Amino acid sequence: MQIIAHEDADGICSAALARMTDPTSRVFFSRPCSLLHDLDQMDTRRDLAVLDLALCELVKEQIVSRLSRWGGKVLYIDHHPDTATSFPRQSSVEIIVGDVSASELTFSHLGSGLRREAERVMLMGAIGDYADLTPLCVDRLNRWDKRSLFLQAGFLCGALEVTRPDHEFHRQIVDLLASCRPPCEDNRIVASAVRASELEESFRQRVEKSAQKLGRIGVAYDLNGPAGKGATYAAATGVSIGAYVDKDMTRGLADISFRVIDRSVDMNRILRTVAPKLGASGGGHEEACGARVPLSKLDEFFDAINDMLASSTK
Ligand SMILES: [Mn+2]
Repeated sequence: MQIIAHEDADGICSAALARMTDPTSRVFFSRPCSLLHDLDQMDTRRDLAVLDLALCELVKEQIVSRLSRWGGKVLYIDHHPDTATSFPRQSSVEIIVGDVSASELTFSHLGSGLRREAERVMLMGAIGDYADLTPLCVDRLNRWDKRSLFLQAGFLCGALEVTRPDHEFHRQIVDLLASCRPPCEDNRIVASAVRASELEESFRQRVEKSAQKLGRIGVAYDLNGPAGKGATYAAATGVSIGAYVDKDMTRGLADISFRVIDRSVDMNRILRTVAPKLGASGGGHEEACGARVPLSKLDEFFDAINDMLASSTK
């Protein structure tokens, strides 16, 4: 089998679970907007598992058609909104979707043949996506020591944060997890995670010091750190939504991450409504999502979000 997965903790844990059932499988990483191109590099005669990859709005029809004509069997496991509805009802692709982490979907799909340690891999993936409060995760977490498990998940997520483009290292992490061993058994993971924590603490202080309130949103700009965490800390001023903006002056674009503290807001829906009107794109999960916006429209974009927040809650 060939596995193509998102290169974050949830994707990597999903890939490790799949590899537990087929140790000869090869692992590749991709992102939603490069998935179409990355599929070109793969062998269409061999079976394929696509894990934790949202379908990019711009190329989703092409991806669906490519997968529908695949020679081998295709398994598509994902938890991003709209993945299921993008495939035709009678598709040759086996689609597993739901509103739990991809790791949990993969774990449940692969079922009873997995070893005990697969629970730990599933939990680390779920924690990586902040999706560990599901009934299955809560039950399985009670069968482990919660503190130890969160430490291992922290090692994994921290290491991934500071070793972003190192696909070979990440493939080795998949192997480590697939062989039922915890992240602490690779010194490079632990050392990278410690480095990530040190960087995060100074980043957090910079974000919290410079975050500005724009209506109901706390916004921080260009402080060189992990965007999702930047968004969480930007909300420290007491607002219900945090946003972290990375401006790309040469391309005239801003990449924005959002984190919703007040869980009554469906930020994915707001972004999908507001973004297209301003030549932007955006979406993700209700409480964790992102957008790419032309720099010239940035202020208008935040105004439009605040207008929608004022007129609606979920
Ligand atoms: Mn995920």
